[in-house]
Amino acid sequence: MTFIKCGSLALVAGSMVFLTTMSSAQVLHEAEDIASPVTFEGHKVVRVLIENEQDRDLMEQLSNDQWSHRQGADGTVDYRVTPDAFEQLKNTDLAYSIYIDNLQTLIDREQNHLGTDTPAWFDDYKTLSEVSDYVDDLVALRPDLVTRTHVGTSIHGNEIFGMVITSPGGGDKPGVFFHGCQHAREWISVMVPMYIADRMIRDYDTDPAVQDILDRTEIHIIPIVNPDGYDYTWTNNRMWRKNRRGSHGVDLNRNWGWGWGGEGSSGNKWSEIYRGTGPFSEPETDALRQYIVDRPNLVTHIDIHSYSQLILQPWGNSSDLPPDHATFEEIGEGMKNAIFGVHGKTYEHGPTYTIIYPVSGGSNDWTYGDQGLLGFGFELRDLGQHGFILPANQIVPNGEEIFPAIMYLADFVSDDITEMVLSVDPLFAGQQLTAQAVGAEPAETVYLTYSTQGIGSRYIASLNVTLDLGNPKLATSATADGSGEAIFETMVPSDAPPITVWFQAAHFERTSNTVESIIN
Ligand code: 0X9
Ligand code: ZN
Repeated sequence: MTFIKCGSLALVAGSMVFLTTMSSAQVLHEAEDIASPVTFEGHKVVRVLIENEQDRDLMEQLSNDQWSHRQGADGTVDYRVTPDAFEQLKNTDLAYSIYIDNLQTLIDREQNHLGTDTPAWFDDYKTLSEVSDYVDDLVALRPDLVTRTHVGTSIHGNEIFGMVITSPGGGDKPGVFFHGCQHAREWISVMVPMYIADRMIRDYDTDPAVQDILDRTEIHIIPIVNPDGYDYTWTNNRMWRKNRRGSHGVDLNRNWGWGWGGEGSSGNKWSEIYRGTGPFSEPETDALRQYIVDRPNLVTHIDIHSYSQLILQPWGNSSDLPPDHATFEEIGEGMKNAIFGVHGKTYEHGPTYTIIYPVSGGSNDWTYGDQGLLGFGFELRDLGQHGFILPANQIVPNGEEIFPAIMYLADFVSDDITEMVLSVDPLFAGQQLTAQAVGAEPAETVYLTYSTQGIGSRYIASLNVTLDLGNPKLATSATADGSGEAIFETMVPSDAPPITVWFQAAHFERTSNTVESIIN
C-alpha cells in the first residue's frame, strides 16, 4: 500500500480515505519511509492563546506538533497545523494568530538558498558529512589547539563526533561542554556550536580573551548529538525531531536518567516527547552519558536547541528550586547580558519548569543533578517568525551573540579566586575575624568556608595535610566589590576549643588558596 501524505488525510491507491484506526501521526511517520520528502504545503504555524487545560487539550487534538513550549507572559503557544486542522481551529473559540502562513514556502526558500553558491561556510546550513569534514579542516588548521573526538555511534551507524579545543599544555583544566542537535530539525543548533569552535580556533592568535580562556579551560563541543535524525531532516522530513529508533523515534531530550518518566514526557512512542523504554535506552544519549562520566574535569554543560531565545536552568522535572539556584541565576543573568550586548536580542533566563514547562528526562537535569555540572539549556533564535526554519543569514549573527555567553560561562567556572588572607593569625575564641579575598568577579557572592578535619580532597604540600573540601562548613559570605574584592566579617565562637582550622574562599567550583590558622 502506498501512502502519500496530504494533511491529515492519506491518499491510498488514488482514492481518498479518512483515517480511522491509526492516529494521523502514526500514518505520517510510516508514510515517510516510502514517500519522500514529506511536504508541508499549506501547513501553518499558529500562535494560540492557551487559557486553561481544555484549550491545551483541544490544541493537542488539532496538532501533533507543538513548536514552542513557553507559555509566555501573554499565555500563547505555537503549533503546526495541517490545512484540515486549521479549518477546525477556525471553528473553535480559541484566539490565535498565524505566524507562518505556509510552512512549505519557508522550506522551499531554504532549499533554494542551499542551491546557491555561498562564499563563506557559515553562510548556509551544512549536511552531516559537511560538518564532519569541517571538523577535520579545523583540526588540520590548528592541530595544536583542536582534537577530534569519537563520542559514539548512532542507531543507524553514524558517528557522533566532537572536538576538544584548548591551548597546548597546561595540565588538568576545567572542562566546558556543549552540544547541539538533540532535536533533528533545530538546524541552527548545529551551526552555532560550529561557529564558536571556528571563532576560538581562528581568533586564538589575535584575541587575548580567547587565548586566556583556552589557557584556563578545555572546550568540549559535540555539534550533532542526533546524526540519524539530522540526516533524515535533509533527505525525508524537514520537521523530524526525534532519533531514528524504529519508525517512531525517541525524543533524546526525554531519555536522560534524572527524573526519567515524569511530567512532560510521554510513554506513547508516536508522541513527539516519547521518552524511550528506559533511561539512556538510546545509543546517542548513552554515548553522551559515558563521555561525561569519563571526564570528571567537566564543570559546566549547555544543551543547545531552538527556538524561543531562552537560557534554561534546572530543574525541568520539578518546580523546586535547585540548591545552586543563586549561582544559576547569576550566570543566567551574565549570559543574557552578554548576548544582549551584541545585537540587542533578548534571551530570558530561569528554571525550565517555570519559564517553559515541565520536561522530565532532559539533559541538563541529569548533568546537574547526577554529575554536579552547572547544566544549562539554550533555545536560540528566533521568537517564532521563522521558528525552526531560521533563514541562513541569521547563522552568523546568532553565533556572534552566543559567543560571548560561552566566554562568560567559561570565565566564570575557571576563574579561581586568586588569594584569600586572614587579618589575624592565630585566632582566639570570641575574637572578630576578618578575611579578605581578591580576584572574584565584581558583585559576585563569595563564601568563606572552613574545615576542622584536615581530611578530604585537597593536599596542601607545605602543611602536609589534605583539606576536607568535599565537606567544608560555611563561616560566612560576602559580596565582592567592583574590583572583585570581598571582605568577610565573622566571630570565632567563644567556646571554640584549641583547634587547627583551614579557611578558604570559594564560589561554585572555584576556590582560593587555603589558610591554616590555630584557634586559642
Ligand atoms: O522540549 C524540549 O526538549 C526543549 N524545547 S524544544 O523546542 N527545543 O524541543 C526544551 C527543554 C530544554 N531543556 C534542555 N535543554 N535540557
Ligand atoms: Zn529542541
